[in-house]
Amino acid sequence: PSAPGSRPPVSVLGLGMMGSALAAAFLAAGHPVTVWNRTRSKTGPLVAQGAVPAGSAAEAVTGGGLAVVCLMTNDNVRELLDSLGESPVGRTVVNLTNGTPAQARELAARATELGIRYIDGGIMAVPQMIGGPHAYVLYSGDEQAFETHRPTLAALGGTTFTGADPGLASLHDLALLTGMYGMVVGVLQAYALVRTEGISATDFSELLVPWVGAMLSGAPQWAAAVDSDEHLTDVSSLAVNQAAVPNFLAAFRDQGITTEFFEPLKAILDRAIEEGHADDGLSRLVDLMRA
Ligand code: FVH
Repeated sequence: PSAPGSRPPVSVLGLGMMGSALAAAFLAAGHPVTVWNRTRSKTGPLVAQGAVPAGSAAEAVTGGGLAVVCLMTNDNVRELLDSLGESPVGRTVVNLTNGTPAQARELAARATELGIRYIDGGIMAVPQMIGGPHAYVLYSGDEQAFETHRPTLAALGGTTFTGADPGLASLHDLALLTGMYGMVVGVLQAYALVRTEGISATDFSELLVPWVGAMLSGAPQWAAAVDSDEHLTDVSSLAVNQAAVPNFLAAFRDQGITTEFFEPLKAILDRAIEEGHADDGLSRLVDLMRA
């Protein structure tokens, strides 16, 4: 860490689990840190580490250099921006609250009305990872402001700029988390299934982890099929998958576990076959996912 005062000041607004980790990482990197939280008592541990509490959100945004916001929802962020009054003109706000691309674009437009330079972000880490080697944050929006503050933001982890459109960080964030949730649901369903016969999830994970890893290594080939719109396969056709998936549903019912995560897989396979894609591989399903 650098000596306090040698790094640019940062304000952190929102001291939940994530915001507290962000503020602690800025402090550890030697930045003077101002903190604000709706429930003021949560500033205590950070003040004990050297942060300065702001009297209001407006004071935090105007007084502490770069302002990093991490609240529960973007509705909360909108309320916060609307509460700032005239004071924030010329400040830069980095919003790391989880949200949608449309919300990020609306917040960017509102920030511009207020004279604020707006950067949206998506945190690819849990609080315990912030500032560590595996954490990174996706950013989009005002590129000039991002480049100015990039060295400061590096205290949190890697800095990946996804484009000047403020919605792009959120789009990438949600897409990455979509892949994660799909994997988590499959893994948990597998554990639920083996446990119906008294097999421990821990033992089964020794088989599951290399299997899922080997399957995931095919993702670049699926991507090439999606991008080229060439889905014919000599690996595993949709017809083969359509025939197999009812076995999963039947086994889940027989073993007394839920079918609710896999019913939609059967439905989309049935639709793909009805629409004439029996010989294509699973990559074809991307077409059918468009609303
Ligand atoms: N925790 C995680 O692992 C994930 C990792 C990826 C990014 N997410 C997103 O980060 C946002 C904050 O999540 P969090 O884990 O810090 O959440 P909490 O610990 O519950 O803290 C919530 C903070 O939001 C403040 N807040 C809530 N409502 C309002 C409001 N109306 N006005 C102002 N602030 C509000 C809350 O304040 P308080 O309840 O202490 O007064 C906390 O500071 C979130 O988008 C995740 O999806 C985290």
